[in-house]
Amino acid sequence: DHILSWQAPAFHFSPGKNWMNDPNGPVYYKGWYHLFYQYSPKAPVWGLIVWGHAVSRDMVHWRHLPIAMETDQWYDANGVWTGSTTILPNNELVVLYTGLTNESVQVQNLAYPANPSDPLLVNWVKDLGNPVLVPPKWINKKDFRDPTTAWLTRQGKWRMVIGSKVNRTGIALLYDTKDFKSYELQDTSLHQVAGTGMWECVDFYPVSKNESALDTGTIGPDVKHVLKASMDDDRSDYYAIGNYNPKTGKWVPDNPKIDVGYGLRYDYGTYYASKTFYDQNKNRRILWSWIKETDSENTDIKKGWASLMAIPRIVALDPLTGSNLLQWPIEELDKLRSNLKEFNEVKLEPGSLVPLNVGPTSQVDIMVEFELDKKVANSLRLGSGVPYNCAGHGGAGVRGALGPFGLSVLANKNLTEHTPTYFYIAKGAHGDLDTFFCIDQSRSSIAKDVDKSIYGSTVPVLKGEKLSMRILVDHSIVEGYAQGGRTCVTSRVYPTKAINDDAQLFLFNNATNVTVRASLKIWQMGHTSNNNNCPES
Ligand code: DQQ
Repeated sequence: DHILSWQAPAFHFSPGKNWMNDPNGPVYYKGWYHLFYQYSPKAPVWGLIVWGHAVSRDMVHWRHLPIAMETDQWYDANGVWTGSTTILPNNELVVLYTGLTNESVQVQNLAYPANPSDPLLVNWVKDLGNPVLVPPKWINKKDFRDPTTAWLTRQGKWRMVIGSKVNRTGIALLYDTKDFKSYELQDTSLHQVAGTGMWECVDFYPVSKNESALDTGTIGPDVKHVLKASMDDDRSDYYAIGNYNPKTGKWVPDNPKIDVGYGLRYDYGTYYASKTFYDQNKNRRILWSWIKETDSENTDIKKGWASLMAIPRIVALDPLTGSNLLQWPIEELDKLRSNLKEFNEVKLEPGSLVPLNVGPTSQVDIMVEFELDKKVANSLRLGSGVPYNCAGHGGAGVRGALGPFGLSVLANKNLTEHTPTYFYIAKGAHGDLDTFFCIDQSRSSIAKDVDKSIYGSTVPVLKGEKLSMRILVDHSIVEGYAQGGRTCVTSRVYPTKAINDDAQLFLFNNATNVTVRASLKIWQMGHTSNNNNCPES
């Protein structure tokens, strides 16, 4: 089993043992960042779920704490499921979470810290009035879960959202409460989209071009609202940007063609059940997300653990486009960087492959910029074939006029294993050029029982911008951020040869018609201790 030990992350959060899924109730409280998570403490597979708990000063180094909430009541006997924290005006915390009752009905429960003066919030109390909210008659008892953080309305009530579905229509239900104990369902839903199925882990928050972050509940003339739903059907986190009317309780997408479930995603790889919180410590909104394993359950059982959290990301409205979010690793991560290696304007002619001799690269942070001759690009008469997409065009090995070009990570010397992370420029629907950002897992491992799909999507590139990507490599996870985080792709890859000291980097240009120049910064990344300590129970 030492063969598998390399897969453990060095700087991504994991409970170290057994199974984890959704992030829960993230909050900054009395100098500590708290992360709770869906935890199956007995096996590295999903099962009877409790709330795991860890604390950090910087969201990089973690200290594992005892399980915060167990399945010890009739109203959560079958699972302490996903929920959120709300900070009250007097700085008290309340948590709302979904309990799966002894009859497997989904109900909402209230909990709070047993000792608010303990900054580590080790002990939690469940309210005697639980469950505080049960599914309305017209909602299926098994489709009513994952309450959001609540916010104070002008009417002096708290408002929160719960995800559900009605037939095939995904829906965000709106509730008002004065005391978190009794709730009024609002007549109209916040939003609903036909054909999208169950909405899990709904998130709803304000963003603005003028502010780097806003606390939940902020409204105002320049404030937009992001609505996110985790789509149970295709296990992906979709968002849309729109306008929220606090009077009607309705949210309307800016562009109805890219409504929730049909347009933008936080990440085009493996990224699910995410949740944001407003970090009042540094005035920013932080996005947490569950990154599952994409190997076999058998392998997870051998490893003894399953799942990671993505590196926490700052999430904000893209001030330049106004039509997408930007996501970027928190700056605290930079503290783990060392041993910078730089390359300037490495020339990549069509068909070239250039090894980068920087030592072992199973644990690195990479920033790359690509420049290509725009005149050449624009003068090409590209055929009007099938419109490009990452998944449908054979991956990094299939050559086009203007791509793919990029960086192969977790590559062994003779490239029997490698994971290309790349751009591909293709003619779009309107005759102009579209840029795609992709990660190709098809040759990532010689193992057979792992996911080998090709992930990715388009990325907006504005006039005069160079193409850029940041790639975080951490043994069995690759997180890619294109154009400052306009498009993100996360994948889990399981090389068997391209590991530890044998993991190398290669620049490549598989375009047939354009020369590309690449400039890179590559840092070794440190280990964060405690990742492999299992939670104390
Ligand atoms: N995971 C939780 C649910 C949620 C789902 C159960 C999303 O509350 O809907 O572990 O991954």
